[in-house]
Amino acid sequence: GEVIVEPLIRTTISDDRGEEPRYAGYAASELCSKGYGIEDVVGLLWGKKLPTREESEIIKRIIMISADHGPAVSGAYGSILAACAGIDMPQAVSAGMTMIGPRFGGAVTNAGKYFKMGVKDYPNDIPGFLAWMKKNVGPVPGIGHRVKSLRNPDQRVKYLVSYVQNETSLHTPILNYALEVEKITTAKKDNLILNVDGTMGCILMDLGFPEHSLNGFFVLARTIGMIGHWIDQNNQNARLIRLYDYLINYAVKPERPV
Ligand code: Q5B
Repeated sequence: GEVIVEPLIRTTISDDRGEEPRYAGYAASELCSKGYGIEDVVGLLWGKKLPTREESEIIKRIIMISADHGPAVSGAYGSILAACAGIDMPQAVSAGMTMIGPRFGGAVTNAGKYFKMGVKDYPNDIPGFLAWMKKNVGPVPGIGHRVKSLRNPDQRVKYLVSYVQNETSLHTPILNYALEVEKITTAKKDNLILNVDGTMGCILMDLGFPEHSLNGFFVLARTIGMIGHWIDQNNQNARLIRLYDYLINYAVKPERPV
């Protein structure tokens, strides 16, 4: 008789059984020939919908603006350290990727999630939202920066907010809410600004991307930068990094006999 086999996996985003891969139904070559870009492929494979031109322009800018932030940040530094230790590109990039988490770069998803919750549960009560966050979550994801502040604003954030608000018709209730939160947090401490993770998270949530896709935008964009740092170090034949003693506080016991 017939044997019925349970499928091992279920997919809803792409199909390569025809002549070429289709992303949420659209042939890859047709997307290319009709002038669509990588941001449209992201829309199809992560959100299963073809973004409008206006939405694509926002996605493109988010990726461009978060592609790199110099060698000092955790991710780039991790990749550079690995490159200097002679590690191959994929592993060196994944060393940098490992740094993406709640404090660095990986606050996009939770920023989108919790600011959306604020809009729903604490619409006119930002102190109530902040009290809930303090009790249940800790530092508000998407708020705070190590070096950027009201006095030293993050131009990436300024640009994205201004672009979305002034040059597009996107309805941005979540971004608007986060900007209200920022007014309260910066009144307490001037580096508690809406940061790049938070801005991305809010805009992507306002664009309708699935909540758990949001960190993917930082991962995707920063991969470009981390690969760049690996290539750069290799082009320079950079030497193995070893920290100098003066960079370490040896808070250890003095030498003593056993
Ligand atoms: N406090 C980002 O901290 C940082 C607070 C807060 C309430 C908050 C911190 C934080 C949430 C996670 C987040 C993304 C760790 C950052 C990014 C990409 C990047 C990176 C780059 C790039 C910085 C000092 C005092 C304490 C805290 C209070 C701090 N944050 N309160 N909500 N969110 N944010 N991450 O300056 O009373 O003194 O005990 O965790 O969104 O990663 O460019 O570097 O493109 O690569 O080291 O931009 O804000 O300060 O943690 O020592 O806190 O402020 O409770 O209060 P700091 P901390 P107190 S963007």
